[in-house]
Amino acid sequence: MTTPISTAPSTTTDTLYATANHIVEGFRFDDKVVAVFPDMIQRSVPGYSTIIAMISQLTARYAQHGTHCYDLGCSLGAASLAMQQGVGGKNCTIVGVDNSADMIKRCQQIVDASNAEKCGEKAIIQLIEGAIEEIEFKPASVIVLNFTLQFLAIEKRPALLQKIARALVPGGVLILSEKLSFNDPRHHELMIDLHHNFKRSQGYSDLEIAQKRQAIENVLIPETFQTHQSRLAHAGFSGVELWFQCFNFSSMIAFK
Ligand code: GEK
Repeated sequence: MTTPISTAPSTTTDTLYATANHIVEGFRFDDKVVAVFPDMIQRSVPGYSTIIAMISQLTARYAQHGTHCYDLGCSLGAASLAMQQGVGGKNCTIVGVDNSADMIKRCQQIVDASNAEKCGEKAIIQLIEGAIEEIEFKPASVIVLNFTLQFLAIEKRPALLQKIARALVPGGVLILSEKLSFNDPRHHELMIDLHHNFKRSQGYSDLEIAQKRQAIENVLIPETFQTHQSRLAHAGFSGVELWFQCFNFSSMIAFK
């Protein structure tokens, strides 16, 4: 039997967009978002817990002894903790990186609490407050971008992916989860509508859905699977496949 992955406790319900705002400001990962983040991501991203659980399994399969494993845009560390469970006693160092000071502060508390639990050998989780496009990578076997690349300016994406490809040791993988757009406008609209229905089923009102959509509009820039695939090939990956998709939310695996 596998131990359940300890993720951040979901204690506060996300009501950030529940009342009408005259001006909907651009979305930021500040302390208000941190307070509701586990609930927000769980009720907004279909398949989020499945992806986190699979990150543990993929890490168990691809992590190599003595290498680093990175969680880029770690937020509250759900993927870092999943990777920690996946690497077991392989003597890997897990590095979580996020440029939101509020996220890193809360993430450190969650990681410290997990480290305090005594249950066998645990890989160390180091946290870095900083921009993912600026960090220096150590040789790595598993790198995770779980719904983070979509927040990076499009022109900065190729250089980061090239750096990631260079940092990966032979046999290493990038797990890239992203919200997707689609070339066929009919399919694009269908996926958006099904996602909004999912959010309604999770208790979000039409007002909350509309205001969040406005806040995220110029902040989260989705791209097509084909764009990701060709850019990853140019960055130096030998193969890219989709391993999860629910509506416009996906996760890809890119092989070094
Ligand atoms: C999870 N991976 O729970 N540098 C560093 N961090 C960044 C940058 C950047 N340039 N841009 C955005 N972030 C997590 C979920 S959330 C996705 C990831 C979402 C950070 C940002 O501060 C936030 O914490 C995270 O990326 C994106 O598995 O909320 O939809």
